[in-house]
Amino acid sequence: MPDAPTRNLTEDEIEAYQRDGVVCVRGIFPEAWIQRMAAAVDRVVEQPSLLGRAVSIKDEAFSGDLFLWKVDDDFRDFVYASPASLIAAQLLRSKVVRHFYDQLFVKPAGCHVPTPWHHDVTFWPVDLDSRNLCSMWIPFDPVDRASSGLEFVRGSHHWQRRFKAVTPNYDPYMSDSEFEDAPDIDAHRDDYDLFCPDMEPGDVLLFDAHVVHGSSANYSTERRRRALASRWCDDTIVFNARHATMPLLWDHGLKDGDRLSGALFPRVLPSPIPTEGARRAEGPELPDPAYVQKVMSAIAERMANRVPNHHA
Ligand SMILES: O=C(O)CCC(=O)C(=O)O
Repeated sequence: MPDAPTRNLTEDEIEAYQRDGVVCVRGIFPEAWIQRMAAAVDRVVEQPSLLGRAVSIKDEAFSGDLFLWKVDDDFRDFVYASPASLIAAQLLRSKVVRHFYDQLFVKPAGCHVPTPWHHDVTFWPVDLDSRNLCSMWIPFDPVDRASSGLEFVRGSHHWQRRFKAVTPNYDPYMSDSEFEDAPDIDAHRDDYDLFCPDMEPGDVLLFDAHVVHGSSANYSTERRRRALASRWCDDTIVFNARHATMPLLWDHGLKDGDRLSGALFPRVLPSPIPTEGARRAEGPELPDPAYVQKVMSAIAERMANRVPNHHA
């Protein structure tokens, strides 16, 4: 079984997540895991993965990375042995919990890179109405709005709107969709119920795939801001590889309409499925260069043949 969190979620916290699309849960992550993963994050920033090199903005010292659990054993252990899956099970009120993926967002002091306002569901190769899919945002440094604390529009998960997937590096492929631009929330801050809690290591933000959120540049000249987004779901999420969704560099074998499952989206609770975890248990699983080439060629072809839509 994974390690226990320092405490259970309260009913009030679960209700706040359902009502607002986000809840800040104080002091739930054990210090030993925070320390271990903070060291792992520092290592990965120095030695990014293939995906990390693609999404980071070197000139601005912004480091991102994804699917680290596939290639790094600390991140793999985080999936299977940290309290994250147990917290997700409580939040989603589900006995079955699958790991979706992990993502790193590191902004050193003075890093000029904001994370544009967005919601996550349009980034992901899943049905747009997927509900039981959550993120756990885990900071490794004390953080406030000035040091790029994550900020949310409370209640926006109920909006029934779909926004373009705009990444911190404004990747043209990801935002090449028919969806509308996210509203200019910063220009009308008084019109929204904004939520950006100050946080300490051990606190986590739990949020819905549809809630609108973003973060500013890191305006602090002294404090870095390292955070891991750990994403989890139940067994109901349907795969749908729409255009302009996050490329998957491992051969997952899923077709549109399948439930998320298999070695890329493994079950963790109530227990791992041996066949799903067998390959990763042998050691780090780097993407197969031939498969990566296939994925990248498909993207290049789609971009070359794309018909600009009315938003472009
Ligand atoms: O940490 C950030 O700036 C962005 C995090 C985020 O957007 C996410 O985890 O979905």
